[in-house]
Amino acid sequence: MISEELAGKQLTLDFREDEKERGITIDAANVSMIHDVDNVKYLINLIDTPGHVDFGGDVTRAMRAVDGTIILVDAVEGIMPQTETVVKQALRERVKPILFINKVDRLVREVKLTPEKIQERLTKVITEVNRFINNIAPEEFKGKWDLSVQDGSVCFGSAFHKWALSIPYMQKHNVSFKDVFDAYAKDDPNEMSHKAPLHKVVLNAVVKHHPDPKQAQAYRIPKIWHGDLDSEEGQALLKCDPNGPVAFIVTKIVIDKHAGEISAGRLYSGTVRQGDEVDMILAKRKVRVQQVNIYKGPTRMQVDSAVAGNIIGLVGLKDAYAGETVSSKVITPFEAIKHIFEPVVTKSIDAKKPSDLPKLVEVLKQVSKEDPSIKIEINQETGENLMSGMGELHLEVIENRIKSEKGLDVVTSPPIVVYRETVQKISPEVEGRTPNKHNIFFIKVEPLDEILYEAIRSGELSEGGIKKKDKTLWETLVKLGVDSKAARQFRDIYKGNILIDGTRGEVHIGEIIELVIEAFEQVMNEGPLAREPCMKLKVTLTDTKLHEDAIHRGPAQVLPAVRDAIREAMSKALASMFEPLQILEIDAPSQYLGEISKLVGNKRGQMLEVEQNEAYIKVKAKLPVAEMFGLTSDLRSATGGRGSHYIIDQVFEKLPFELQQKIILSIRKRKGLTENM
Ligand SMILES: Nc1nc2c(ncn2[C@@H]2O[C@H](COP(=O)(O)OP(=O)(O)OP(=O)(O)O)[C@@H](O)[C@H]2O)c(=O)[nH]1
Ligand SMILES: [Mg+2]
Repeated sequence: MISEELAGKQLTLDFREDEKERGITIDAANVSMIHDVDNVKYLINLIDTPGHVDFGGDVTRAMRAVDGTIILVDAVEGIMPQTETVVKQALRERVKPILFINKVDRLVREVKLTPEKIQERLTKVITEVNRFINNIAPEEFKGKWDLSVQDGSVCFGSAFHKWALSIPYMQKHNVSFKDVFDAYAKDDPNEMSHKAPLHKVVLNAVVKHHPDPKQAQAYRIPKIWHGDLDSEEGQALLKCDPNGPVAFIVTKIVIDKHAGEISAGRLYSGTVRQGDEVDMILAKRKVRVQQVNIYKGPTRMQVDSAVAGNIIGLVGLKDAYAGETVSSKVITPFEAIKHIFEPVVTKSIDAKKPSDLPKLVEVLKQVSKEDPSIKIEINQETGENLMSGMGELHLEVIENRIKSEKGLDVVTSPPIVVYRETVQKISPEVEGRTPNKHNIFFIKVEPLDEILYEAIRSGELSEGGIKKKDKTLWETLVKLGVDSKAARQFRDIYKGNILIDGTRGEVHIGEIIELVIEAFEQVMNEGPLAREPCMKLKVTLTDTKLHEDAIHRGPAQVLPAVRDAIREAMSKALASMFEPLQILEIDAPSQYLGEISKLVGNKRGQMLEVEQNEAYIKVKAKLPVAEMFGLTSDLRSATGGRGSHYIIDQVFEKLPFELQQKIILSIRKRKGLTENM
């Protein structure tokens, strides 16, 4: 469709105004194209994803749609912290990498390396990428997904001058490194783009080394779909069968001026046709597909139908969210798409004109739909609207889009940190009585085992309500050291917290457990100390005394009783505040080590590691998010503009004792809560 033009034009996929202005990719963009290898035509669905960590949520979602990825590494700068983050995202979804080492023109012209030195440099990058892949690859792929120059799974070249090389291509077309040097010596890089056009070399590697959807789904489906693999839909998914039931996952919502909401995503099985009636599984709704689209970057092409294995855009999935499963029958939904980092930077947002308030609510809903990494909290009581994102840049971009694209004048507060509430010891059993005094719930709260918490964080334990006989979950829990009887008592996994039903022989439990789960989730969203979200809690319903008659144990009775009991149990278990911290890599010339260490110290941070190579240092440091605002400019002035920082990881740790009370009071004040809890 557009392979030749696309390869030539810059920024075909960075088509939004702010992307052009800032010179970065913000939104993942799709394009489908045909590529010809030895007179066989291959259809390739490509997604261009952003590199900046603030927009990493889009990368995670894109990984659900593709089967293979091209890791891009800058030949001059080498592997960056973001490289590791995106590779991690890909491997977690069993997406197979190949490698493209870019900007080789700079090695030749600016750094002026000899051919041998260039080779050395490339080898070093490849070795590092391989080491990293093998460290984190799923068990069954360790050693099997190694990248090598020999087989062409590694290509290198210059996107700027539109050429690339790989060993298979060099052998077949008789091109060598000498041609590169000759071309640049003559100052005619165009020559290389004719001899070895980038799109041809790279897409050849894609065809050869990335799996086709049939191969990929055979090993990906058991990881991303937890239904019965022997069922009709299970078999169709494993085989990517165009004749099976429709199974589509939405990975991105795009609001289009003409078509309205378009749900872009991957069709894993079946054939979807315009006019089909389909089920939105999570929303529990039937809708009609109004349009089937394939993507060409900024433009779309309407088609009558599309078959399994493709990335397409559907119109008509009313109010869909990224992560929704769409099918022609009611099937188990795909596993939730979970991002590596949580949004930790929050601002309150208000309409400049009070009369715009209804529009603000509408726009915020739209924003969180288009970018699920943005969390919106609209509090009717306090009137405080909070918008959380992955970083300051992320929020800045969204705020600008609200103003320019949605035409709404808004004001935002300085960044607010969202803390977590948790407990430090096991509570006694606490009684929660319903307002009518007819029912009692006995609740116990304690810190969640580190192993289980980490398993939730890594996605090994999926969040969400738990089905009745969820054998896969039981097996995972047993593997994590939970005994098999206890595993059967897990009722809910929510935002890093777990609800256990420890009651025995309670005949009415099935009638009230949904309400207990609802109350549990409410408290996990708003803890007792400052109504901040909770983390790392194990909440157990140990016993109940229930009224015989269901009429006396409705939501108005059960919800407050369970909520109060959980909150009281938390207070008795030494409830305390945790704060978000980020582990950063700071890169700068060596002479600034002193300044950097001072900066980290001043921000309540901790130096973890210093690595020195040649004239540069790489510092690993841990800093509280609360102290990080303005870090970019502070670092700039501390290093004469030569330092940069990247996020590597995000953790929560206990807020220092002397700050606990102060922070709790200031949050309560901001939220308009009474000072005493
Ligand atoms: N010298 C040289 N510069 C390049 C080459 N490829 C890209 N650049 C420059 O590098 C900068 C970033 O290029 P982009 O294509 O936006 O990079 P990207 O990886 O898509 O960036 P994000 O999507 O924002 O993460 C631009 O200024 C490009 O002109 C290359 O092969 N050689
Ligand atoms: Mg880009």
